[in-house]
Amino acid sequence: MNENRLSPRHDWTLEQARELYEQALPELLFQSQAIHREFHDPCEVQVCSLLSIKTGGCAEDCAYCPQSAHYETGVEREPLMAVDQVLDAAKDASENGASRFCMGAAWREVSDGEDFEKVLQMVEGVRELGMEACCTLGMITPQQASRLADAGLSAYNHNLDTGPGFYDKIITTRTYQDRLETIRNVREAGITVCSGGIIGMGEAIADRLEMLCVLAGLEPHPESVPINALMAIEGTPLEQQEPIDAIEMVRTIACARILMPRSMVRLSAGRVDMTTEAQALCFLAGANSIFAGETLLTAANPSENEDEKLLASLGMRPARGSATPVNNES
Ligand code: SAM
Ligand code: DTB
Ligand code: SF4
Repeated sequence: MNENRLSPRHDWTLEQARELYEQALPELLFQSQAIHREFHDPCEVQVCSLLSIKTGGCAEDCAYCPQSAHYETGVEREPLMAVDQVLDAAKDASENGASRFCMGAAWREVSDGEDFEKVLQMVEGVRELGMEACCTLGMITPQQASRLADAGLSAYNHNLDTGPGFYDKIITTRTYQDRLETIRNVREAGITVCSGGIIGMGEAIADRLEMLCVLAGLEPHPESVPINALMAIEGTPLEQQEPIDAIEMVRTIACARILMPRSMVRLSAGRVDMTTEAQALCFLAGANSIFAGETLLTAANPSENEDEKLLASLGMRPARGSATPVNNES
């Protein structure tokens, strides 16, 4: 394979991404698999555990989100969990084979004060258990990012969610630029970046590909790229959205793999509605990370048992220890 094709590129155009996406599936998968194998063990999957440390009542109006205070979804607003409770959950996750523990809070942004101090203690505690620690807390300032880095945070998740042209049909309470700024703050603090989005919200293929081009334009590429299939939640404006076609999910993952060769591509929300065959195709396309555990933040996910069976039937195995590339482009 020629060197050029393997070195990270930041100048992907929509047309180039579209050419990839629209190829015959065997061609697209051949290409994404070849790239995948250059940088990753094709039989290994990073297993991440996810916990909602602060649920519901969020001030943002993200049209997909069951935790937004703007919609009646039946998700109750809860205060931030106690540090001990979170660390107990992390210990359980580690014993169940998870190598990364992600803590999510339904906040628009982080406020300095008691709650943030507690989150810092949670991060320290998770790191002491020998796991990667990830947080997703909404927007953060450079100072907050640097305190999270000092606490040992491995990664910060902040998604672009969709392409810039479709974004304001989904969220009006913060801008695309706000998101890019948080991602920059995370990067500058030396924390690895986890950023991806959702497909199946009614966007055009071009919107998905534009999102991937923006992500691939970040230097370095995000170390993790979660690709979520919309879970249409009752009470949200997207409740009537048709489920995304599995092959479109596979194509999107293959493109993410080709555009960002070294990144972990995470097959995220929506697995509970996918067949094992569709999930297998996503792994073949280049996905190499999943969230394990019956609940994502508030929505359903396959049980640990089902996932063990899935990986065993494919002859695949959970990655042990840290799987995330430390410098994504060296
Ligand atoms: N409040 C923080 C934020 O928005 O950055 C962190 C939590 S938020 C729930 C994390 C991500 O979950 C969102 O950016 C979105 O991509 C994803 N997500 C939320 N609801 C979803 C749904 N119904 N289907 C698929 N993905 C969803
Ligand atoms: C991401 O991209 N997906 C995860 C994680 N990052 C935080 C969250 C999915 C949430 C699905 C809806 C819910 O559970 O409430
Ligand atoms: Fe709040 Fe995050 Fe949900 Fe948006 S996605 S409403 S910011 S919890």
